Amino acid sequence: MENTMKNYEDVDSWKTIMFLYNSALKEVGTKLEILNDEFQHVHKYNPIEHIKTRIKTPESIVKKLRRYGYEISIENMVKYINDIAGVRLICSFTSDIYRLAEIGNQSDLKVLSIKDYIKNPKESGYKSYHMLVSVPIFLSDSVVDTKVEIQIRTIAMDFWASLEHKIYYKFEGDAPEYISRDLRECAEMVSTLDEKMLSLNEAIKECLEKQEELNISTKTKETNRQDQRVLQGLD
Ligand code: 0O2
Repeated sequence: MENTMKNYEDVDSWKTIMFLYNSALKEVGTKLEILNDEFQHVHKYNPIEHIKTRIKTPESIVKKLRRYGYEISIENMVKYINDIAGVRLICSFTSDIYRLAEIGNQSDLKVLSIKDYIKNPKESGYKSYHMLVSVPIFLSDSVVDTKVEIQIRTIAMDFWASLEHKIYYKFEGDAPEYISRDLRECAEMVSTLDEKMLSLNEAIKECLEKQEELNISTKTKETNRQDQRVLQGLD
């Protein structure tokens, strides 16, 4: 099999690999939808706001291989580029992130690595939870373990990362210092916003639970009163 992807002449093998990555995205996507539906079914709550899936563009793959100093070949691409198939999960609260990360415990997935940029943000201020997994793809005559990078972050973290990606990440570290500083400040604001939203959500839940308890006890008192009146022959 010809192994070079220069000019993508080897369409067959390129196509096969892309078929595998696309299949892996479908597998992981379905798992996540089921997890989200189960949460809705059991807790009446959806932790996932949106799911984005993407296959890295050939240009981006070539650029990354060059950045890593590897020769451009399909073999190197499969070996060294971990995020060719990527799933991004966007959730509302930081607490959802670790709940969703439990997908890594499913027995058919292998967790190859975890980069917790929530607990250890990047120098730039980037926050996100990255989990590299491999998922078995069952073909007619073989099973191929295929890598998928799952990124999990809040809406606020995603807002920051998307803008930073557009305006800064492509500088590859060469952006003017005042821009980097402002972005770090924005990242701190994002963290503060996430913390506030999480505690606000907890406070709302607590308040609703208290109201519910109050309603139940008022209803019980009312029912008791009615029962007593029936017993006393007043009704
Ligand atoms: P692009 O342009 O999005 O494709 P690895 O080889 O896996 O050890 P890698 O791939 O750098 O190293 O791993 P990591 O840190 O998990 O990053 C994977 C992807 O996360 C990146 O892909 C980015 O999309 C995103 N990412 C990582 N760091 C940052 C950051 O500081 N800011 C933003 N906005 N995104 C980040 P690519 O291929 O680098 O870039």
